[in-house]
Amino acid sequence: MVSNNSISSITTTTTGTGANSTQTVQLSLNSSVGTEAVTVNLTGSILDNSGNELNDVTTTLPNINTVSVSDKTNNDSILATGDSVGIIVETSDIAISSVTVNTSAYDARTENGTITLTQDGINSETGARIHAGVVTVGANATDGSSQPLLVNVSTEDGNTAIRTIQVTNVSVDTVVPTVGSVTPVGENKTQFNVEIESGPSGIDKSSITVADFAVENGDVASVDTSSVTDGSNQTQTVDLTLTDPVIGSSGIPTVTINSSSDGILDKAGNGQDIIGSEGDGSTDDGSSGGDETDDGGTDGDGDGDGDGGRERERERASTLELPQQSN
Ligand SMILES: [Ca+2]
Ligand SMILES: [Ca+2]
Repeated sequence: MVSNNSISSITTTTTGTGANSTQTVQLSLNSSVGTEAVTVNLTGSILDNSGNELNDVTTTLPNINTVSVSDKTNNDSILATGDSVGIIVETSDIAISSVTVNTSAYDARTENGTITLTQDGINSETGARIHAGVVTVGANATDGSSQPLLVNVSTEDGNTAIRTIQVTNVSVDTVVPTVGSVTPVGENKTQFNVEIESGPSGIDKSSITVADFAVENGDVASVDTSSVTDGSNQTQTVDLTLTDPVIGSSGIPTVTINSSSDGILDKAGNGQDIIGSEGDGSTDDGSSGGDETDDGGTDGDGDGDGDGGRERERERASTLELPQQSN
């Protein structure tokens, strides 16, 4: 018998042999258990081959109250490569032995793609136990929104609740700006239009400088970004002027992003050299520091400091409403 539910079917599997064998009984329910704790009672009895009886068993699965995901690197709700992701799971007051979250959607470099959260106190309003952890987004994270996180909560008495949570308050964008086609301007072979492709987060105009470009068999004298629209996710054109005319019959040089520069970034902070581009030394304006409630994503970084929202130490956590599936 399952609390507030009914059983549609059961399947049993056996592991081990003889006296050490274990029977696993999988119960399929007629409706989702939602966010509630689930209690399973044995109403009849189960016998072994010698007639010994198992009865009066009550098992309770833990309640997973909330799962929250926050972009700890900055305030833009976009998880870029290298961004820190805070994950908080709150559970009911049943004694919990472990809470793990599979974060493979974020390409987080954790063992088996799974992080074990650590206990982080009690929610003073609800009494729920708080479990927290931080992972770093990898370059091969799954771009887009509604990334699934598999949350696995085990109790000290050996029960485990497993839920898949769809994360909707932050999205993932790991697309790196790239150099597109190169077109000569005029006949003197020193001036070229270079296309820059950005991802969905749009180009960070202020990140484009002369040092970012490497030209095969040439040196860049200057770069003109006046036709670049800051934040646009459309193809942008910058104008490169070389110190000397290019050599070679095509008259069109190969242009790449200089690997020793700080790269060309998008607004989410994705760039070619993520280590070198981190941190701009700007100070936190503190406008949302410590704000633990969802501000509805309206701030859009809007701080006007031209740093592309790369401030550190700002955090927004918002609590997901759980649409969940039971497993
Ligand atoms: Ca971010
Ligand atoms: Ca740059």
